[in-house]
Amino acid sequence: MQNIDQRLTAVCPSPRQLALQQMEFYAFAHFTVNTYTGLEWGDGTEDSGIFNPLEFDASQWVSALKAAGMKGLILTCKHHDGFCLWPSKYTRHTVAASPFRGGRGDVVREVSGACRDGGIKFGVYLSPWDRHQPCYGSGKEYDDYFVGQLTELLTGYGEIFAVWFDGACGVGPGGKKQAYDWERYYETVRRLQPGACMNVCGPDIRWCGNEAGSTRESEWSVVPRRMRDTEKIAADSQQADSEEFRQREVSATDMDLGSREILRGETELIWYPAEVDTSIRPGWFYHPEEDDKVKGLEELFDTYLRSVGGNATLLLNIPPAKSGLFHENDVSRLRELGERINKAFANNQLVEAELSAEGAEPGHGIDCAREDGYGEYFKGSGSSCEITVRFPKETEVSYIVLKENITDSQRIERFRIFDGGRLLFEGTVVGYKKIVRLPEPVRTGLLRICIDDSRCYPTLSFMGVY
Ligand code: FUL
Repeated sequence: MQNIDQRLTAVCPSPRQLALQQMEFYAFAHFTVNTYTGLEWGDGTEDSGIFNPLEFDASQWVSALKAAGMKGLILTCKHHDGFCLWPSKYTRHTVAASPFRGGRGDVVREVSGACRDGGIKFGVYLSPWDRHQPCYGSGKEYDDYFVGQLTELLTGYGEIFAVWFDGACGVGPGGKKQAYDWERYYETVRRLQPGACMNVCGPDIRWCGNEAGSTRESEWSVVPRRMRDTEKIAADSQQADSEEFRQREVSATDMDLGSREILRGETELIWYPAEVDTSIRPGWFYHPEEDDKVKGLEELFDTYLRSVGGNATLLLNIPPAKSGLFHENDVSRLRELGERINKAFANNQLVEAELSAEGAEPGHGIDCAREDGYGEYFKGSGSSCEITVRFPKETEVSYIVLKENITDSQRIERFRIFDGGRLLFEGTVVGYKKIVRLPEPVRTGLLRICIDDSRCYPTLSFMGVY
């Protein structure tokens, strides 16, 4: 019989999950009639005529996202109000009924094209909850409608990296609730875009459980299968348009989803990595009164370190303004953030250092962790090991980056970092990527990284010291 560690490490990412995890940081753009009404949740009675982004230019969005180092963009093609940013043939409530480009415009076409031209990936958000569509809540008729729209998006706009299925609310006119045919939606996505991940109410990428940018100390990618139960995800999602909900953090009971202790009694396990979704402003949609509430540089950088550097991906929302452009305050914050990230990780001090490891598997020595990639990687021979980094001269250290070879699952449970004999940091999960930010920069000639516990054996595909 397999022991627990063998059972846990038998769970590995699919190629599509791995590809999304490697993107690390990508954008959300919330754009619809709400941009013009000032609401966060439209009720579906909005006049299509109010959607009129006179200066719309998707290449401005893409340049701003690239300056921050983002690798993709997910667009709200249809939010809960039901208005479609592309001329769907299934409803009249679309851009075709708006003054945008004289009724001949297609926001999805222009945004997906700009992403392709700019070399970033494109993804779609399609709200299952639709407050405009009269057949919402009718069962198969609405499923047909939804699958029809999904098919338009997945066949007309090139390669899609993510399909974001929101768990919010779901009650239609007169309290009618749609029992979504998730299996049919999933089958449609797999058939039409096999490389796309389905996020949140989907089997590939797990919602981190809050919208405030709060993260878990230990974010595991191997979790119980029941975590992807769409009813539970929907129950935890936003039930009413609420500022309080947007600021709520992960609850204490949901903090540990995947330690050995938690998984011991679980029979079905899945690879279900976390995504942290949050907005650069208090709201998901643009409101002029929030122009001076764009999150500060240090707050965003901190969110980046905790999410991308905490074994999760970061999905940061930037809401386009009424003009159809990102506001200059958001654009400059994105540029600053990109510069902050680049500067922090510009010089890997490890290049000059000498590495040694006790407890390495032959052929997988610690020098294999110098190059970022899964081709060559460090592998320990037992569940613990000790790595020593000797710098040619005293070096100032602020960040230590560790990455596991997650193609061979997630293994490290506990590690410590010492400067000679002094403990600098104690951590748990490494996973896809761990960025250790030291409380303050340390000058040292020697670092010791002790992997104290791992599932069977640890791997490191990369190590960096900055
Ligand atoms: C929530 C929605 O209700 C919000 O409006 C927003 O789209 C957010 C990303 O997901 O569930």
